[in-house]
Amino acid sequence: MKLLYQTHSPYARKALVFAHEVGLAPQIEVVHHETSPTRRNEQVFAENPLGKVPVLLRPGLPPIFDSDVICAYLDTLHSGRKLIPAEGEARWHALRLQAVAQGLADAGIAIRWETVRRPEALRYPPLRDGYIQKLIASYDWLEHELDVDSTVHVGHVALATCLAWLEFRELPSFREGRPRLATWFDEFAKRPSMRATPLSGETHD
Ligand SMILES: N[C@@H](CCC(=O)N[C@@H](CS)C(=O)NCC(=O)O)C(=O)O
Repeated sequence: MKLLYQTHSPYARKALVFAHEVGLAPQIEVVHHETSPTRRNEQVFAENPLGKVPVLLRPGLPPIFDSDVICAYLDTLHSGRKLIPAEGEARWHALRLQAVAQGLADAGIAIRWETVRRPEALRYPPLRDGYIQKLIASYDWLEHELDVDSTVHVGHVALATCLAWLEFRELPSFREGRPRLATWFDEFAKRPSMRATPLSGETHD
């Protein structure tokens, strides 16, 4: 399999960390692509009409995207403990955490458009501030709701990769006043899956 990837994408890293966690990384060739809605990448559009990474390419089968679906697919390919619980509250708990992590990454990207990516004259500070409120509210929610002691699931992978990216891009910090969240993240960041997938690079718009 091939993974259309980006070394500075929280979503792409989430899919790759998931692959490491379930032992499938050796079967995946990682192919870096730069993507931006202002710079069309034909090779990515050829596989995903949204023009976004990650995309998982499978021999003789249709491409799979987005990161949520790639993780769900990878979880069907191994015989170990599933990282997406099959049923019960555990399933909804893990998927809900994944949803918060996705929303955090989405909000972080939106903040970057309103601070560094969009030409200065086109930036809209109230929109930036609205997205910053989503980060702060989610950090506070996570400080209380995060299941720091349960076995690793897809929500944890999504959250750790998203928090690492928010820090990498120097977006508002999740650490101040949130010791549970910060301690959990620092521990998760030591996992081999995280160490094997460092963030690097700049966005090209
Ligand atoms: N919901 C998607 C989001 C993917 C995404 O936004 N990827 C970014 C890279 S961080 C991208 O390729 N953006 C290009 C664009 O927006 O055109 C996922 O979870 O995979």
